[in-house]
Amino acid sequence: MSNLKEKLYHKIEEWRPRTVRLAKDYGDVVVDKVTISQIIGGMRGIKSLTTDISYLDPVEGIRFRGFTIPEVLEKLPKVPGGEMPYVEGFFYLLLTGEVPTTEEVNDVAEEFNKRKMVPEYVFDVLRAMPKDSHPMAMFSAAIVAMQKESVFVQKYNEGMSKFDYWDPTYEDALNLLAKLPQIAAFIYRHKYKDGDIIAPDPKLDMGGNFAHMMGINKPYDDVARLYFILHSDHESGNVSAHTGHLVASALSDMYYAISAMLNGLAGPLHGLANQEVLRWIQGVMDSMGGKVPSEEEMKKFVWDTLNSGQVVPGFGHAVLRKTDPRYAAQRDFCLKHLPNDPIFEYVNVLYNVVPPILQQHGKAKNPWPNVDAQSGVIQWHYGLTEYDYYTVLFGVGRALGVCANIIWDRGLGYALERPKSLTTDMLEKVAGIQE
Ligand code: CMX
Repeated sequence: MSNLKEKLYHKIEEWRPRTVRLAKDYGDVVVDKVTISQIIGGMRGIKSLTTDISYLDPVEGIRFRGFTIPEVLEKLPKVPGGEMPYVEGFFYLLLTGEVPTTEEVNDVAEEFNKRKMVPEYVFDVLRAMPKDSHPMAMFSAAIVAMQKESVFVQKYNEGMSKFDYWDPTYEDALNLLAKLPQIAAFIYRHKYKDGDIIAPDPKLDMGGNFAHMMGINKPYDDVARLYFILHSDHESGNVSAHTGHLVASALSDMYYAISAMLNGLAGPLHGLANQEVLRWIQGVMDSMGGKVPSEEEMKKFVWDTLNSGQVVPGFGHAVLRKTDPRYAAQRDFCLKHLPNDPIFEYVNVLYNVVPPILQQHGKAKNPWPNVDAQSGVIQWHYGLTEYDYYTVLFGVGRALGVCANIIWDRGLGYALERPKSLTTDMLEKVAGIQE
């Protein structure tokens, strides 16, 4: 058993009695009430999920295992010669709640390295898809194509105690995560670079190897590490994390769950917003002939978007009520590495202009920028201008968090998810509209 798996085993064994006790001895304690507007409004804010991997405070933003983003970036072991931590070390933190030593990070990197060979049939599946398929559809298809590799399915079919479910789930998670950078880079080079594929370099860490296979020079390796870490988890209720958890709750294996997670991420109200931001900014740039608009000019573009019934991409959030710290972390990177980038200047003008307009517009509960408002700027700067690819980067990151969650779901024996539906008639009766 690897060191990480051994540690996880003990953590799960220690934690499980807490969950069992809550369900058994305190199962009837009321946590929340549910209103009709929450039922009609997408279950917004109903406290009905449990996770210990991350917590999203509406004002402070995300904490991963209790650590803020600046703390994560500061405390985790860094890749030599780079500014950013190892993604492998971050995954260790998500799984165990502990900051790893360099040796522990190296162990995880070695685990990934052993498992990273992508079966050739995955590339055949991708080559067989129409060239104009969306990269997210390709990413999802590649992952579900590997479902037959699931160790969980094999062990389940052999007969396994439910206390052991987490073990083959862990195996599936590591086998899958180790392959994602190469699959993602393959999709990029196949679709946009005439199939000129770059082979992985076994000496590199996950972020470094991804940058290498994308064919983009330093400091893009640090960009990749930062992206994967920032996008990894945002507690359990967002569409991608919740989809992964929901599908896995039926004991569907990790390949089904992560493929489904990506399908949820691919919506324009969720992960696709990073592509939408760039598309929107490009529209503004085209109509300005490339010149950075003044704040007055930008205000007009924003109002035109709102008045045509569209959302301003990259702004607003279902939970957050302040500027997203993931936006702030990327902004810090831009200020250091690309302060004079024209798109960064656009995004800065938007930062000044959009929140007061959304407040005046009076609908969005959160007028501040989210993670997606800044993501595309950095990618564009380093030559990744094919913006319909951006959500794939989000997907590689989000898989880290969702895999960690699903392993723990199985470890703690979380149940099949099954909320209850009511009819409109029933709701009207509850509202007192009908007898
Ligand atoms: N521009 C215009 N209108 C907005 C808005 C924005 N950026 N954000 C919210 N609104 C509107 C909503 O569409 C909604 O209008 P209706 O009442 O007509 O339906 C109203 O304000 C209230 O919405 P809310 O409660 O503030 O926000 P929701 O929880 O319903 O939705 C989100 C959250 C992110 C989908 C929404 O803010 C949005 O559409 N933002 C733009 C798309 C985006 O950036 N998505 C990425 C989010 C981060 C991620 O998941 O990747």
